[in-house]
Amino acid sequence: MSNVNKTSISKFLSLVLRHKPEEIGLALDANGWATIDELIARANARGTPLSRALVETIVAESDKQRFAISADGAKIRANQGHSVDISLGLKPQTPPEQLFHGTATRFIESIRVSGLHAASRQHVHLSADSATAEKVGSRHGKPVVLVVESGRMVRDGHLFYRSENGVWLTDSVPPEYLLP
Ligand code: HQG
Repeated sequence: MSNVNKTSISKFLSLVLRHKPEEIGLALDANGWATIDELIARANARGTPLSRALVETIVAESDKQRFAISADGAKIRANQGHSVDISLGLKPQTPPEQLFHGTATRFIESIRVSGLHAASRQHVHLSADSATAEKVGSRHGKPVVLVVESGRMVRDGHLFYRSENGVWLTDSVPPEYLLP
């Protein structure tokens, strides 16, 4: 299968595992897991060609390790980025002293006033390095990288989580924790 087709299937998996499982009538459990057999059957029923081998290839090759397969091999979930109300069951972790958030220049004014909000997702996404944050920001326009004082946030009682694929997550970042 071509990379273009793999990308479109990966985007389909992101859509149904993070945002709109109902699009194909898929059930996610409380922790965001879907049964792989059900996912394949429902995708095929709506004309998206999917097989166990293809699911495994996409999970293994995902550049950002977007998906995880359960230890028993029966289930799949997205590692982060959900807008549906599931719990990843992550335990709070201590982040590095600084984390990075990539955004577009046109959002800066609003962010400086009201801080970072999760928008449609469950969490604000932060990166451990500024190069990754820059890539995230460029998805939205001309990128700019903000430096977040995550260490100070933790000491002030904010909680941070680290997703399976290394993205740092927190509920929101008030503007006073953004470096000038
Ligand atoms: C912005 C990708 C105005 C925020 C990436 C961002 C990531 C504000 C946008 C993951 C704001 C939300 C998530 C405020 C926040 N005023 N704009 N007060 N607060 N924003 O896509 O972080 O490839 O929901 O800066 O790698 O860009 O999908 O979040 O620009 O990990 O696996 O509102 O998605 O991963 O955009 O990206 P998003 P994000 P995948």
